[in-house]
Amino acid sequence: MAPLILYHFPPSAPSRVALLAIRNLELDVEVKEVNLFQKEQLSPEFLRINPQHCVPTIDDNGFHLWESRAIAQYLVETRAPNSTLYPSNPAERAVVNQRLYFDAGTLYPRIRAIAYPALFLGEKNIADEKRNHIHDAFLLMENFLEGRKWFCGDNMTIADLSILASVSSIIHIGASLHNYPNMKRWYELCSTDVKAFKENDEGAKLFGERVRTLLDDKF
Ligand SMILES: N[C@@H](CCC(=O)N[C@@H](CS)C(=O)NCC(=O)O)C(=O)O
Repeated sequence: MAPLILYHFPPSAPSRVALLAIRNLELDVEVKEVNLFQKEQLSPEFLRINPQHCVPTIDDNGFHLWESRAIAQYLVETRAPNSTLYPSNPAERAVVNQRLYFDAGTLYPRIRAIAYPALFLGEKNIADEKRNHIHDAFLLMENFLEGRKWFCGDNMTIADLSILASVSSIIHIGASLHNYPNMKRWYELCSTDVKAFKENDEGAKLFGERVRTLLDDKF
């Protein structure tokens, strides 16, 4: 059987969600870099695989899938259906899904609202409102983590991996967890317990540094 292929760009937070899922499931993978800064996602070969031209995308023996969190869910379901990374109990799984949707629909778009205009539209400043939106999300996350080791309880799940990819990105833009003790504790736990924490961090650093050099403002 052909090996799993991940089309990946390290600075991209969604792409790192898929990478973290692969690494924490300890799967064999061939990583093919798609350099978004060089617009490689628009090549005819990649468009044939993913007409939405985004990373991450996987090729699982001819089956093509994109959307980072859908990829993480699919990989657990196909490779390790009993893994606590995505519990099968409906209520427990629903909480993981809630956190995944929180990341997809609230946290990550607020990071993108800062990064995209800097990277692609020549924006030099961060509006206070955008900074406040990040802090509002952090406050919600403090609450999610209250009395919990990980975002969904005692076990690391794909929700932690998804949120880690986002949080590391905004940290490298300049946000601090200083006023968020639960998140600070969780991030330290990730640094010891999440496989490929460093690999994710290196990508987040590339992303954050690029955004920071384009901004006159500090976070
Ligand atoms: N919701 C998607 C977002 C994917 C996405 O927007 N990827 C960006 C990089 S962060 C991309 O590939 N952009 C290139 C393009 O759309 O042409 C996911 O979670 O996978």
